[in-house]
Amino acid sequence: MTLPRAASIVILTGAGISAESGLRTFRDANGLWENHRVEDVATPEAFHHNPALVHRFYNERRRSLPSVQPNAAHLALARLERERPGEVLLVTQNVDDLHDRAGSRNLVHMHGELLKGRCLACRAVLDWPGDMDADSRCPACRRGQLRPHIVWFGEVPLEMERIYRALEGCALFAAIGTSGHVYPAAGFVEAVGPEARTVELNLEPSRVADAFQEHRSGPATELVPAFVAELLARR
Ligand code: BV8
Repeated sequence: MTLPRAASIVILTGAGISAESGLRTFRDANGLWENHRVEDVATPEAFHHNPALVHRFYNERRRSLPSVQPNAAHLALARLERERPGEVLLVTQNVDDLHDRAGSRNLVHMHGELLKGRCLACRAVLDWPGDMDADSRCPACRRGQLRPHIVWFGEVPLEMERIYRALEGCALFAAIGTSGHVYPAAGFVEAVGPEARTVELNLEPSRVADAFQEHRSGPATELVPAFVAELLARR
């Protein structure tokens, strides 16, 4: 696959890229957590009615991060960005920090980040590596209560304009480890220009597999390093 020098590459990742690092995907748990459907916990309504439950859901996942490491797929994507400076935009649906720790910088966490909090009063977005609860107070305005800096179902994902601009102009769109259940991310493959090549890398075909020109099946830690090596070998 030859890409013109100024080609731009947009990569979308989902929970599947972090699976081999030991973080459960949403499908693994059949979309369940403590017998709650994720869609029922990851919503503004759930936070309003039962903040303690929602804080527990995110505290548990935030606590698991220090014990997991980026895997070969995260590292390969960071290598691609390093060796093709300015050409790669990585859009992740994941709220873990594994792409960040792997070294990716041109990175959009479209569904937010576990290690950040948002003040309900002054709306500041802050680093928040520890547990959060109703007593947590905003260090910026010193009075506001905090919520996880997470995009819940029914909320608008972050940096959508930047993402759609990159999709329209890219020469290559690759989706890695995402089931294609959740929109608008699942619709990104339909937003690329007519010239773009589209590739899906996944253990199994996603719900939107038919919209991709090419499929590669297997675990991300095998597929992604090989895919990146192929991209870097060609000009
Ligand atoms: C929006 C943060 C408007 C939370 C997440 C009806 C009612 C209400 C809303 C809707 C509705 N119908 C549709 C909607 C829209 C809704 C939606 O899509 N709902 C779904 C359930 C139908 N979407 C929204 O509400 C979004 N907002 O629409 O706003 C708008 C839109 C555009 C412009 C303006 C306004 C907001 C959605 C964000 C929700 N927040 N995350 C949290 O994490 O706690 S989504 C959450 O679930 C994750 O972030 C992730 O994105 C998603 C799960 O998807 P995946 O990442 O794909 O993970 P999954 O487990 O599903 O799949 C794993 C894949 O990996 C599988 O394919 C598997 O085969 C593969 N895999 C596994 N192991 C490996 C592997 N692949 C490779 N190697 C391996 N080793």
